[in-house]
Amino acid sequence: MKTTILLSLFATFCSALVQRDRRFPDDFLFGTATSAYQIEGGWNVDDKGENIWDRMMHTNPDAITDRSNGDVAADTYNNYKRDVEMMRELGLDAYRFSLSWSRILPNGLANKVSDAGVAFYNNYINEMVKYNITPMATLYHWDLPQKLQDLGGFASPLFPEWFENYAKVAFAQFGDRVKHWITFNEPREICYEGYGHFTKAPILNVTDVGTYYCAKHLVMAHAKAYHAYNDIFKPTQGGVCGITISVNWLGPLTDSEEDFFAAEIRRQAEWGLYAEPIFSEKGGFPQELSKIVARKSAEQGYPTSRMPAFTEEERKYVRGASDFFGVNHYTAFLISANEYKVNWPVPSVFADVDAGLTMLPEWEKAVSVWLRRAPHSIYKALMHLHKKYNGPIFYITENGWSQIPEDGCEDDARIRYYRAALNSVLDCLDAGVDLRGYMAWSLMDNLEWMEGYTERFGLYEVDFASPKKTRTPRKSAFVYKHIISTRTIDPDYEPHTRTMWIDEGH
Ligand code: GBH
Repeated sequence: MKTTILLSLFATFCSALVQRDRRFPDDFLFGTATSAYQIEGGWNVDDKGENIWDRMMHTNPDAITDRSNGDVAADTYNNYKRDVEMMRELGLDAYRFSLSWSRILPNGLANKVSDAGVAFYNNYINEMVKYNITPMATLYHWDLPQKLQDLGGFASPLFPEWFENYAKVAFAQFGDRVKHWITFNEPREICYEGYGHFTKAPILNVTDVGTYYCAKHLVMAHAKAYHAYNDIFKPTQGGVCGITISVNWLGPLTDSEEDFFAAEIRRQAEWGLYAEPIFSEKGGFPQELSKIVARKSAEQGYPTSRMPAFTEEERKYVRGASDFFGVNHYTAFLISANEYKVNWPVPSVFADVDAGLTMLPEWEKAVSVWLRRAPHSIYKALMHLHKKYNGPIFYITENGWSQIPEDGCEDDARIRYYRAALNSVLDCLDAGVDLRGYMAWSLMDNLEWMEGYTERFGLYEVDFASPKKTRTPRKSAFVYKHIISTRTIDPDYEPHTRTMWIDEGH
């Protein structure tokens, strides 16, 4: 009995030692992430144009859990210096934020560039650069100019041209300081949730073709922006341009062949649609899923497949068009060929996939219904991508945990989540995955889309009722700061203070 206790104590001691021994490389970029609509506010200042979230939240407030909107949000438009101060408090190497298309181009098209919009981002970026914080800019985090939506948005074959022109303006204005570019945040959420379903603006819910049309045009738009950067800007600016795709781990529920196949098809539908054309050797949409959709489309009386094809020329143009693979990762699901199925509308992407999904009860739950702390999920997802796509450069561009506002600043569940996630990151590094950085979602509480302000992801709490949108560090902020400065994860570190300070010399 005694020996067992001693042995298990010894084992805990050793694993703590091993954990403490493992270091993140000095040049590994630790950061946090946010997006424009979720934090900025200033929705109609100066000549800013209306975007699809402004429109939806103003005209359809019932779609939002607390009937809130992003008109003011965390008011970063007026508080950007405080944001950068928080980055300095945390000792961040990098900060990922997004540019609001309609703030820079009020008309959506590139005929007129807003001086006020450009000035705002110049100030924000200059403040980061002044303190040695590497800016990582996302061109599109879901806030399409409303006018372009009226013209069809991502369903229009003209979309790639609109996006390329916007991207060129951003590269020209900010590329002397921004060396890390991300074209799109989460194509799946843009295309499936916005066009194929009703969980994001513009809630089109065109289930049969919405996701697939959007996927084709989004991928082409990404490639156009990438090539523009590569040909025109990279030679003098010397940065990198990639895309961020949400990749949760989707594994088979059982060892059966059926479940393995179901998981593969589900992965193809969730992120393969966007990753395969860019990162696979062959290019084009995922093969098995393409075949299924073509067959079902024919049975359903469509004259051609609901999933458009790439021409030979397009396939070559898109394949390899990315300097890195940005991964937003939060959780895991287990996929079953026969169980946990729901009645998807027919035809639709998930009726095409025809599989069920579940999570395990022992995985700790966050407040967001889709989010649980699933063991080793980062390692599983990244190893899968690493092998499948021949070892690309990765950045984890989002990873985080939600709680209810009432939980305040004592966020031990978030700390458990971040420590587990970062241990999984170290496992990836040990296994030879070329992972260059990690951005925690999020620097601070912000507008959680359809959930309004009811779900909080921040390392800093934001008091949305206060005039200044006061930001206060949570316990997790101190833990993250300690991990960044020591480059190790100390499982026993307990922060003593509630006051953040800025390290000299950062
Ligand atoms: C990210 O998406 C976003 O990039 C970011 O803006 C957001 O704030 C953050 O995560 C936290 O949510 O309601 O069950 O239909 C994460 C991926 C996938 C999360 C879809 C929400 C809705 C599922 N998202 N999901 S459900």
